[in-house]
Amino acid sequence: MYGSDTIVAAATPPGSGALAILRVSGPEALTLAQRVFGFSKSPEPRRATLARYRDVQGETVDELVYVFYEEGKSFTGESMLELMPHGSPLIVQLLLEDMVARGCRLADPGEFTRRAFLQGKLDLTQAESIVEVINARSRAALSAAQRQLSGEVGRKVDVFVSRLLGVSAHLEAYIDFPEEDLPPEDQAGPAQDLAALTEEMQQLEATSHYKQLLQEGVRTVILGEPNAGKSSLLNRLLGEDRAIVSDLPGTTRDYLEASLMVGPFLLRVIDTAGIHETADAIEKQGVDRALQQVNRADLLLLVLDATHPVPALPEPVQQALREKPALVLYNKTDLAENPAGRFELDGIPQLQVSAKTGAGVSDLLFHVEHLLRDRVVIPQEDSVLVSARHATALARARGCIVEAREKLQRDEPTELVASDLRDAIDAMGEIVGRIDNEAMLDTLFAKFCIGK
Ligand SMILES: Nc1nc2c(ncn2[C@@H]2O[C@H](COP(=O)(O)OP(=O)(O)OP(=O)(O)O)[C@@H](O)[C@H]2O)c(=O)[nH]1
Ligand SMILES: [Mg+2]
Repeated sequence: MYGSDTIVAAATPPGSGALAILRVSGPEALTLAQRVFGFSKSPEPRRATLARYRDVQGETVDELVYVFYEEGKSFTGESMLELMPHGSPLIVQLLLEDMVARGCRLADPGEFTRRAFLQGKLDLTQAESIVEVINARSRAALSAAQRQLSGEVGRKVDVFVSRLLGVSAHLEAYIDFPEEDLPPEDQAGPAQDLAALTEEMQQLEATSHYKQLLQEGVRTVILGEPNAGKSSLLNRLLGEDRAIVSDLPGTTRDYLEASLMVGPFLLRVIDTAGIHETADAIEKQGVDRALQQVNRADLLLLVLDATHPVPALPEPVQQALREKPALVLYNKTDLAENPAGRFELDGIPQLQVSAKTGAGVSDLLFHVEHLLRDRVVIPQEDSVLVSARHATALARARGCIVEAREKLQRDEPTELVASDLRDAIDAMGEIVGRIDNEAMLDTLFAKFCIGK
């Protein structure tokens, strides 16, 4: 049973530091504070207090600052104690051992957040966002996670649910009071409401793509003919010699990935093998892999050698360049002031760079950031982003609503329509956690670290 025992864990990572933080949550937190600090009355809630922690033998473990939180007014909703000893692994271990000796249990990963969720302090989307806040690797990802932490996704889903309940209530009136002679043409209203709802849900589902871009990084593929300077450009962007560069065409055979921050965005930059016709079996595989990367890309950087005429590119590559955000880069402009040819494709910004001297690279980064702001990440400032888990549940709910609408249109019994709508509400309940599904909660909270 959750909440019946008192749990304890270090909330800071293992190792030495100025301070460490330990968290205690559960019914015994208050008694524990009284025993270890040796006072009889209740500590003043939410006040940082300096005290000596004495273990069961009465020996001082450390002089530390603690904060006590009353039941109902803490992160978990239970009474809680936070201890801030010196950041020594030994002190942390001695404190944990002493609290276990006094009847506390070491917490499982995510157990504090799980308790907060079970006590109704957070909905599931907020609980999940804590992991995202901690793991965010870019400013943009952090902002999205923090907005989820504030409960935006939950509120949006609540609005959907209440609109569905409205339609359900309307329909169920027909089931419960058939003899009341409700006007039959009222079926059109609910059908319209459902259509509007499915459209909005679909829009929300689509935002999971942006969320993935923020969490995993924008897949930025560097492509082009052999020897154009793709690997040199990657090295220049990273500021280190990551990829092998040589004057022989076909140097890069497999693709290579590296992370790069551009403004508030995290990029996963992928250097690929030069795309061309080849008889060499290994090189051919490299080219195939490059083409696969082009298909999976969120952003394309086409590198051309400014000293050569522009090569012919395979049709799938041209299509990708038309469809995805892309930049054309004429490289080696230290050798040729004006590119020897122009790549004909409307609407793609064309820039001159030199991987060798670094000329044009800051302009390139400026354009990348601009493109991402405009076309790749977060279409509007106020849009709510959902995770893959939320998108799956939304899609399931939407499927049930589409089903319900079709039944309405076919004039099928209202009971069947109402039952589909209930399924839709259940599916949406999974997003915020208004369901009883232990197995799902187990997998979800297992992603947390201990002490969260
Ligand atoms: N002068 C000059 N040389 C460059 C520039 N960029 C790359 N090179 C040279 O061009 C040659 C090829 O560079 P790479 O970076 O290996 O080219 P790549 O496109 O990765 O080639 P593959 O992996 O074979 O497809 C090397 O000799 C580089 O030193 C540049 O901006 N200016
Ligand atoms: Mg290369």
